[in-house]
Amino acid sequence: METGIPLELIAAENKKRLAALEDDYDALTRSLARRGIEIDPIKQRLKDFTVAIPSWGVGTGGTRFARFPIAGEPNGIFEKLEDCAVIQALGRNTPTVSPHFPWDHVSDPKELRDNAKALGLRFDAVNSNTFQDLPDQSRSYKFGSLTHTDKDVRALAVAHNRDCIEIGEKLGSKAITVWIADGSNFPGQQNLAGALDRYLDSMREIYAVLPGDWRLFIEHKLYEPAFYSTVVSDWGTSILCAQELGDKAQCLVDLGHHAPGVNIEQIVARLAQFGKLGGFHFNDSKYGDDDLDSGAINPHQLFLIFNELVEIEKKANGKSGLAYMLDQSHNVTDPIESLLNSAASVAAAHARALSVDRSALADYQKKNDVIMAFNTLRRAYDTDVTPLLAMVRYELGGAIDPIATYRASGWRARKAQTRKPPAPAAAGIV
Ligand code: LRH
Ligand code: MN
Repeated sequence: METGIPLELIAAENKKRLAALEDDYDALTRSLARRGIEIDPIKQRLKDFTVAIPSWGVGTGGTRFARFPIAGEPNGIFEKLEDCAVIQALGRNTPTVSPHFPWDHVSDPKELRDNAKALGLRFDAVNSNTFQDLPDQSRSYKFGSLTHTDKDVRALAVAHNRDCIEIGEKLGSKAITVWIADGSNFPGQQNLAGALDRYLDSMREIYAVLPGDWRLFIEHKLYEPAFYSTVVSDWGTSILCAQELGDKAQCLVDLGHHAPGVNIEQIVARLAQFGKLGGFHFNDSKYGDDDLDSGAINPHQLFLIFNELVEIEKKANGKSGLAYMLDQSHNVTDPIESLLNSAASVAAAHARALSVDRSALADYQKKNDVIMAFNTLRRAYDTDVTPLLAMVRYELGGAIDPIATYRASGWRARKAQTRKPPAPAAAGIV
């Protein structure tokens, strides 16, 4: 089991870049100070900030049209953890992995936990899957799972979620994310209210077995794979269900699960205001649930979301306990490079939001000085925080330039020699 990237290589690559970094960092320190912003507290917050890697994002992703696997990509959760350790060794802000079952099924969860520990990794929220049928499954989820009209199918889906919680306990997770594909493709196909009643009944059975210190995350999604109605389609349905289920139930916001143009940062503020914001699946999109790299299409939206999160964390004295996770599909890039970039983009949005002059902003908002309020926020967004992120990585033992150091390591080429070639990719249409 190879543990990440040799520290000597990281040190050698950093040595080439340190002088320039220190110069840029000092310049940023001075420019922030001129705006009355101290850099050290921000640096400390960024050192404490982490975002979880989705186990399903470490292999190449695809669409219903095709998937193009790459040589040296991981087969199975143990090789995926090796790649997660590489991302953590270089970026230093992704120490946890969010697993998905049955995709990451193992016979001995304790062995998996120990393996992760040996790689310096822990497990974040587990994800259940009742949107696909297993080969030998007794009943199909074709017409739904937790909301299916057949009580035996619902029982199967409830049992699967309970199994995920059991495995998660052995892995040290403290939450389960429940996203269901349930919905309809035709008007009249489903009784819309009845489907939600069945959903709540099933979720109560899952909630009932949640360990005391666990949380249940409800993940809403506007559409896909259902294209007429989706049972848990928006934040309104999600918060009503979370309130109905109890304190341990909260809402998870996947950035790609909203109609184009929706103000997601306001949804974040609302969910937090009512104590029901539990966590995030960060990614980016231009049209639908494109699962593109976080910050790749709309970095300003990610900044505005973190602008709300900084306020939320302030109110919670930094103890909001929010679960920050990525959820992406890497169809044309090396997943390790996309995940390094994405974890850095999320940290960049956070760093910019932490450099907002909040007292000035509040003052301009109170006085309805629209332009100065906007400019105060935009000033922070226009801040080049690259030296700050690199200094945080450097001081935590990571790489000043993660992509360059990853490429210098030859990791993927080496894995292409040792790992089983990826199975020919199946796609969804034919
Ligand atoms: C649904 C979703 C959900 C996961 C899946 C991989 O679109 O966002 O979070 O279970 O992607
Ligand atoms: Mn998601």
